[in-house]
Amino acid sequence: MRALATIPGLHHSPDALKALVDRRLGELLPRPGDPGDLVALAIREAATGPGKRTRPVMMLAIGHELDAPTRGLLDAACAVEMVHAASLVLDDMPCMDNAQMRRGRPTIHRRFGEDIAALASIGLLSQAFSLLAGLPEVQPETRNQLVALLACAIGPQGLVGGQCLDLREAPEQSADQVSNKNALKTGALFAAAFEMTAVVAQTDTQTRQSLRRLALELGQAFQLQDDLQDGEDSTSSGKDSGQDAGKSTLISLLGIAHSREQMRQHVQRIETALADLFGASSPLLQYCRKLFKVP
Ligand code: GRG
Repeated sequence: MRALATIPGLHHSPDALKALVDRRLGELLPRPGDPGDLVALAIREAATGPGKRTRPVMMLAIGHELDAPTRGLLDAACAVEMVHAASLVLDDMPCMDNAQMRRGRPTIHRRFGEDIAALASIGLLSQAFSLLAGLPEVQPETRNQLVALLACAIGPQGLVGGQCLDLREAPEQSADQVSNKNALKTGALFAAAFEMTAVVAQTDTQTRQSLRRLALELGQAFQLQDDLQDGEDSTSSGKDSGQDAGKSTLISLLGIAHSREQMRQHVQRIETALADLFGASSPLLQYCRKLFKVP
C-alpha cells in the first residue's frame, strides 16, 4: 500500500488536499474538443467551480489517518465530488429549486441551457462510475463494493429519495421527518464517502460503522448550516437565499436559536467521534471547527 505520506512534497493541510483534488479533477474531466463542445464545458464548470470540496478533502484526510492507498482513494474522492456536482446542477434547475446563482456564479442551466445542464449532470454520474470501475490500486471486489455504496447513496435510499421528499413533502412536517429528509439529501453522500474510504483502506467493520455514524452526524450539521445560510445575505454563500421559503426546515420548525443549539450539539458529537477515532490532535478536528465556524 502506498500512503499519502509517500507522495514527495505532499502536505496534508486541507488546502493542500483540496489542491490535489482540483488537479486530479482537472485531469479526469473531459476537455472541450472544440468551441461547440458545450457539455464538456458545462461538466468542467459544474465540477471545478469554486466549491469547498468538503467530501473529497475529508476522504483524503481520513484515508491518511487510516493509511489508505493514495491513488485509488484520490480517484474515489473525485468520483464522490462528481456525484455531488451532478446533484447541485439538478437541484438548481427550474423544475427543482430554480436557483439563479451557485458558488457566486450563474447556475449551469442559466449559462448553458437546461438541456445541456441535464446532460452535464448525467455525464458527471457516468464518469464517476466509470472511474470507480477502473480504480487503481484496489482489487476488483473492492471496486464492486465502492460502486454499490455510491449507487445506493444516490438512489431512492439517498439523494433521490431525499430530494423527492424536499420537492413533494406535505406542508406540516415534524422535526424527525425533516431530519430524515436531511439524512437522505445530505447525510447519505457523506456516509457513502466515508464508508468508501474505509473500504479502500480495508478497515475493520467497527471503524467503518463509526465512520458511517460520524458522516450522518456531519450531514445533519452540514444541512443545518446550509439552511441557516439560506436566511442570510446571499453574498456570503454565493447562492440564492430564501430558497427554503414555504418548505419545512429545522429552522422553520425550531427557530434560529434552537437550530443553532442543535448544530452546536452535532458539532460536539462530531468532534468527540473524530477524537475517538484519530486522537485529539487530528487535523480533521481543526478542519471541522473551521467548516462549522466554531470559534
Ligand atoms: C442524481 C446525483 C443525483 C441527484 C438527484 C437533485 C438531487 C437528487 C439531490 C440534491 C441534493 C442536494 C443538493 C442536497 C444539498 C446538499 C448540500 C448541503 C449542498 C451544499 O454542499 P456544499 O456546501 O457545496 O459542500 P459546495 O458548493 O461547497 O460544493
